[in-house]
Amino acid sequence: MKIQLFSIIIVILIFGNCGRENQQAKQGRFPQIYPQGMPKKIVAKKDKAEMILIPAGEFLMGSTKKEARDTEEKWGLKEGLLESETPQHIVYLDAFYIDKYEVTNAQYQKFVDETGHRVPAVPTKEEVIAAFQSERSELGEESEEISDLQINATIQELTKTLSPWAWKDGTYPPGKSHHPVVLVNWYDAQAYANWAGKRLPTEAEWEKAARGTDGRFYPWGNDWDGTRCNSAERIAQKPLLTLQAALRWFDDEWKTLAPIKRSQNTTVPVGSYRKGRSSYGVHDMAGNVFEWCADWYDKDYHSHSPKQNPPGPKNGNTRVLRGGSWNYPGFKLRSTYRNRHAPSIGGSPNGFRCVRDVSNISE
Ligand SMILES: [Ca+2]
Repeated sequence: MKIQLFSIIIVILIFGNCGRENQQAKQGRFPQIYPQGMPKKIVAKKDKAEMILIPAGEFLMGSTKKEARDTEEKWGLKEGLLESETPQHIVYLDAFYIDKYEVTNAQYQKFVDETGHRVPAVPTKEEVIAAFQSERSELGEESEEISDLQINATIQELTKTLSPWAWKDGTYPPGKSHHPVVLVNWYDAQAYANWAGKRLPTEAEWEKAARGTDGRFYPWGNDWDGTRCNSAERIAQKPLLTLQAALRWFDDEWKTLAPIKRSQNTTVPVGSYRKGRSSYGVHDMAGNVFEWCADWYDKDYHSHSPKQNPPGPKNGNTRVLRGGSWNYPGFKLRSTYRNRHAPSIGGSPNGFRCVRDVSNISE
C-alpha cells in the first residue's frame, strides 16, 4: 500500500511538473497578459478589418550586435548596415489590437468614397520637393540647393515607374481588390487610420506583432524561407540569398521588363501565405508590402527609447517602414529591419496596417 501511494505521488509530481513546464514554455521568457473580458479577435466597424489582440507584456526588440554582424556577413551587406537594429533590448507594451492583414485596395476604396480623399497616385511636384528636403535633412545636407533639373528628372522617373500602380477613374487596377493598397504616403495612411477609428502602429508594436516575444528573426522562426512570404524570390523564381545575387537579378532581369509588365507581378492578395503568419496569427508581417509605422526614424532610437510603450522620437525627417516587400531579398524582410522613407512619397512597395487601443474597441 505504501509503495502504491508512493507511486501515485511520484506520478502526480511528474505530471504536475510537466504542466508547469508547458505553461512556462507557452509564455516564453516573458509572461503575457490578455486583458480580462477582451475578445482575442474583433472586426472593426468602419473598414470591416479583422483585428487580433496582442497581449500586454515584455518582448525582445532589435538585434544583438552579433546578430547584426552575422547577418551582414551572411547576406554580403556593408558592415554597419544593420547597426540601427541594435542594441537588442526588452520593451514592455500594453495590449493592443492589430489588423490581421495589410489594408487592401477594397478597404481603401471605401475610405476614398466616404471621405473624398485623393486616390493613390504618382507623387506630385510638391511631394517630390518635400521628399528631397526630408532626405537632405536626414543626411545633414540641408544647405545644398535642389535644382529644377533634379526635381523634374525625379518626377519623370517616378511617373514612368509608378504609373502602372496609380488608380484610374477613381478606382484601383482591375483584379486587385484583395491586394494591399500601395502608392500611399505616410499622410494618406494616417488619414485612413483616423477615418477607421484606429492609428498607425508604433515601431515597437509592429515588431512585437511580427516576431512575438522570443527575439526570432522572422514571424515563423529564425531561418529565411522564401516559400512563406512574398519577396523578390517569388518573382525571380529562384533563391536570392545574398545582396549581390538580388542585385544581379534586379539589373539583368527585372529592370529589363516594361513597367506595365513589372506591375502585373508584384503584390499578392493579403493572407496568401498562411505558413508565414506570426505566432499571434498576423499575416504578411514579412513581405508583400513594407508597412508605414507611426514613428519618426531615428537610427539610434533603440539605444535610448523608453522601456515601456516607446512612442517614437518627438521629431525627425523620415518615417519608419517595416517588414520588407515584394521586390526585396530576405534580409530586408527580417522583423527587426528598420527602413525609412520620406513621408510625402508613397512607393509601389509601400502600404500599411492599423492598430487600435484596447480601450477603444467600442467604436
Ligand atoms: Ca507586409
